[in-house]
Amino acid sequence: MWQSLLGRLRLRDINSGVYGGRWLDRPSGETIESLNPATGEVLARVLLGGENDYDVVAGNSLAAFAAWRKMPPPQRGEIVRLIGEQLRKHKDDLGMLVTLEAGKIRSEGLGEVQEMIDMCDFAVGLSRQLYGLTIASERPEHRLFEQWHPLGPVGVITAFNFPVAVWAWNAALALVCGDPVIWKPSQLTPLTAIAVQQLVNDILEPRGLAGVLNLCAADRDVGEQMAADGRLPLVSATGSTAMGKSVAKTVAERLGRSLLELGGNNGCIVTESADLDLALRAILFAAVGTAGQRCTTLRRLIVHESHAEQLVTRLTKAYQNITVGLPWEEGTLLGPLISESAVKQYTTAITTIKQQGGEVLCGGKQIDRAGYYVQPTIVRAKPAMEIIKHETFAPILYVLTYRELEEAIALHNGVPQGLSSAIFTDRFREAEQFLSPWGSDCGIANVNLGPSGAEIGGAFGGEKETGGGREAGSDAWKTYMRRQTCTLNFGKTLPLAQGVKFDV
Ligand code: UN1
Repeated sequence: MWQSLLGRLRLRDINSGVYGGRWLDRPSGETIESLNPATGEVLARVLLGGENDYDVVAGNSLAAFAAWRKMPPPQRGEIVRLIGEQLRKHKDDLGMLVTLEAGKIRSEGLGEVQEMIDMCDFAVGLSRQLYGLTIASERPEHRLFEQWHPLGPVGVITAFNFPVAVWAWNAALALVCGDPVIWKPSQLTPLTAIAVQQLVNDILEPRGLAGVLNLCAADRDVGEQMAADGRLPLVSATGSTAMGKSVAKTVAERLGRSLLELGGNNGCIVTESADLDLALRAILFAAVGTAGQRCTTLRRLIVHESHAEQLVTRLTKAYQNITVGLPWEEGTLLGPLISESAVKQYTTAITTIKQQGGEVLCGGKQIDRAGYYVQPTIVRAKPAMEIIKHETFAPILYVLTYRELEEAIALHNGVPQGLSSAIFTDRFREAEQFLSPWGSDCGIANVNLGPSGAEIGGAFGGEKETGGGREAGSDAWKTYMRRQTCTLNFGKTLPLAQGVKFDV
């Protein structure tokens, strides 16, 4: 049924998952199956790369770097513009492939490709704005300035839940900054990565730029090899906190740079003055959207006690009206989880929740149908429950109540993660307090909208166990470049800084 789509995206029954300037015919890793999580059916097979294959790719990307860093940034931007155009042309097909392989509903699949396109547009503009400062020198006839240079090949490890957008966050910036990319996609979503690689090859290969963007679908061992590889000055990794800690440690060991975007455990405070209609809509999208598998998913709802009952009643009702179904069907709001093991994690979490004294208000069960479906779930929780400090990648929403805003903020910040946050309030003072230095401790803080669904352009990332990285906007490009501070003497004397004298 999907054969024509796969064909249009140049995917076959068996695909090489490794590209390093050319497709490697027989990479030496395992052969894996990419499954459609909505049905459990096999979409296609992918040959993973082994350690040797990775080595070839890394060597090639280093060679590509030598030429790419010489191209002026606005010309690199032109290449990124063409990649953006290419994605525009194939948005519909690629969006559908995201739906098929990651289980996202149609509009979210398309949204994901749009996020890639937006990222390309952003990077094109940036390619003429890689500004360095000129600084006032204390020495006469001296000029002091800084400039930004390309860094080298960037390793990009991405997760299944944004199988292509997060690559684009990194790749679009890396490219205009002058860095080649080696992409290690999630083993759960290798086909979207192969399709993207084919699309960008159409732009790169005819221009003699093959190897600027590379792919190495591989297992965890190769991920570790990347982290340890001194040829990659930067490794950008998105995924679990456990994975990020391991990558960070290995990269730090060789004093490399890592950019981490790890677990979230996002909260939303609904105050006494909140517009409940607005809050309700936002909560639904943030807690149930992408089947609760965004790192920005709303997991903890902290409601003023005056609204708790009403909001919970309305939410439970709304949850029962959520259309669960095949993600490509019109009207579906909740598609499958990514895998059987994700379902297991969900059911284990439900058991733990009950053991720890949580009350399941709605949902709580696996759905009996093909594919990996679970019911969207609301839990009345207590602050002391250990599980609310953990990120379970599923649509489980914990509801907590509070009386004073300080208490709500303390509850909100009382988890190890610090990605995204939100408050619903019509009071200026509450909003400002939430955004103040003693308010939300997250990398992202929103007022009167939910914690998920950020647009590109702003820096994306979070604090604490989220890893501290910032991607996709603002001055995140600086992570992909090396800064050089330069002093030029255009005089005939040699004044020393700090007034030091050293005359012979
Ligand atoms: C992620 O889940 O890894 O803000 C990224 C959002 C999306 C990105 C999520 N733009 O929800």
